[in-house]
Amino acid sequence: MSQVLRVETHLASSALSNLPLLQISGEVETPLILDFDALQELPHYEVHNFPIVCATTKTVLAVTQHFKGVLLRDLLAQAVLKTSNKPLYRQPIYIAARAVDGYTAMFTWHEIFNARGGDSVYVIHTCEYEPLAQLMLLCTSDVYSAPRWVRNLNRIEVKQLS
Ligand SMILES: Nc1nc2c(c(=O)[nH]1)N[C@H]1C(S)=C(S)[C@@H](COP(=O)(O)O)O[C@H]1N2
Ligand SMILES: [Mo]
Repeated sequence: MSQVLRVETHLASSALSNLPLLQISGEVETPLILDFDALQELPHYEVHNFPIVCATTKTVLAVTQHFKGVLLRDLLAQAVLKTSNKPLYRQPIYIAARAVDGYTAMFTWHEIFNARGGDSVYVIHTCEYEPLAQLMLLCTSDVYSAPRWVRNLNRIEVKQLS
């Protein structure tokens, strides 16, 4: 990449490390409130040199040189999605990843649990080798990665169409 910008990061001091960072709510058996330390307990993944590409201008806005995070799929598995009389794959379930400013990225159950894309939706807690005070969500298989790059992620809501 010719254009390499440092993505803004916010250092988490040790005092911040057990503040609640992420709430998982909605159609789940076990609503969760996770802090930085709780996220560390899940399997983690690292990605290098990932470009944030704008869907409007189709240009690279920034390149994250390194990030580390957990899979959204693993977080949802920990919260346990509610089932009814129908299997999950027959239910119109969607997952909203939301930021403190209300910005929202949408995923479907099938995208996360029944498609390759589920291997590439990350909740990122460490960026450029520094812990983040505010989480980010990123789907690295998106062609235009900026729209579903949710900065200051604080809630995952599981919902179902009626
Ligand atoms: N929380 C939050 N994250 C967001 C957005 C936003 O408005 N709020 N906009 C998205 C979009 S569409 C783009 S192009 C980039 C914009 O990043 P920038 O504001 O640093 O240019 O952030 C993405 N992530
Ligand atoms: Mo955008």
